[in-house]
Amino acid sequence: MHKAGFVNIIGNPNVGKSTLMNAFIGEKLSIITSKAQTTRHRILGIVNGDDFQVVLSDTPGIIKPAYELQESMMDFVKSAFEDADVLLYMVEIGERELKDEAFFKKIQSSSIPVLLLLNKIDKSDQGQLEEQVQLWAEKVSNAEIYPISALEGFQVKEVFDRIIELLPESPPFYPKDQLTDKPERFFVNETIREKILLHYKKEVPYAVEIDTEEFFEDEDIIRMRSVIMVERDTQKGIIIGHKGSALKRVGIEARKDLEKFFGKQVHLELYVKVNKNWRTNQKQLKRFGYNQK
Ligand SMILES: Nc1nc2c(ncn2[C@@H]2O[C@H](COP(=O)(O)OP(=O)(O)OP(=O)(O)O)[C@@H](O)[C@H]2O)c(=O)[nH]1
Ligand SMILES: [Mg+2]
Repeated sequence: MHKAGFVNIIGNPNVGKSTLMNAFIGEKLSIITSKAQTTRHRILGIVNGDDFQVVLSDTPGIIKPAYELQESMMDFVKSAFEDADVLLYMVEIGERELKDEAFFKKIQSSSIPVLLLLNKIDKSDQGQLEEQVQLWAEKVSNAEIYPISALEGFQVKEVFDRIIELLPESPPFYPKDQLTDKPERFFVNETIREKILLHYKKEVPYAVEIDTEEFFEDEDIIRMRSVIMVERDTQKGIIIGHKGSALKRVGIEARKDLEKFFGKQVHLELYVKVNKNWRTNQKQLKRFGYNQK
């Protein structure tokens, strides 16, 4: 017998969805930062066994969209409701509600199995933990509750074993050696964006999109050229920094990560370009893989 299905991780921003996805996969597929809205796409991560295939989806944190990019991010979340065989609804310790009522109702009335993952319990004590388990058991009575720490790997295996039990009987959906649905360039873009989220303040990272124009694999080196797109001239200056120092740091750190990811030497060329208001421009969003409609 072979089991396979879609297991989709949803929840508020910053609760640890991507950290869990990477823990299941055992590789850094999704970028992780302490800032909200780190993940902008639906990213598949596939875990294969002899008699199972778990197709995980990491999704953007649920927010009330304020502009077109965020609307498209929420469309990815909606799609994750539609094809799930198992829903992983993640909350973090101390959290008391899912901000979007409509999404929350969908979870409460879901006819498919819901595992409610109470994450970051490494930051809590026994009393708080018990109180929170009780709270969520009342709020989402259709869910099975698992207190976990995605960061420390606590209870991650137990959740995975339960997922396997819940999966329907099915042939695999993807070739058994496939790890994700995204192309190599996507991971280049994301690695660079992670460094930008880490090093720049306020609105700047949210106005940034990356486009890898060249990805050329030679025998012993991969040559990449990526554009960092911003919305305004002032942001361009901030990204580059004094004598180019800020941009240089992004380049060095991204290259190191990419060499690890691809297991090969990397040459990464970065430049910065203004693309006015790309976040609200449907055509531009489509070009960057957001607007799927
Ligand atoms: N203490 C603790 N921190 C965690 C845990 N899991 C994740 N984090 C931290 O929480 C922050 C957010 O983690 P992400 O995995 O990026 O969260 P996310 O839900 O994917 O966030 P968005 O993509 O922005 O919606 C990071 O700083 C993580 O290191 C955990 O189990 N314990
Ligand atoms: Mg994420």
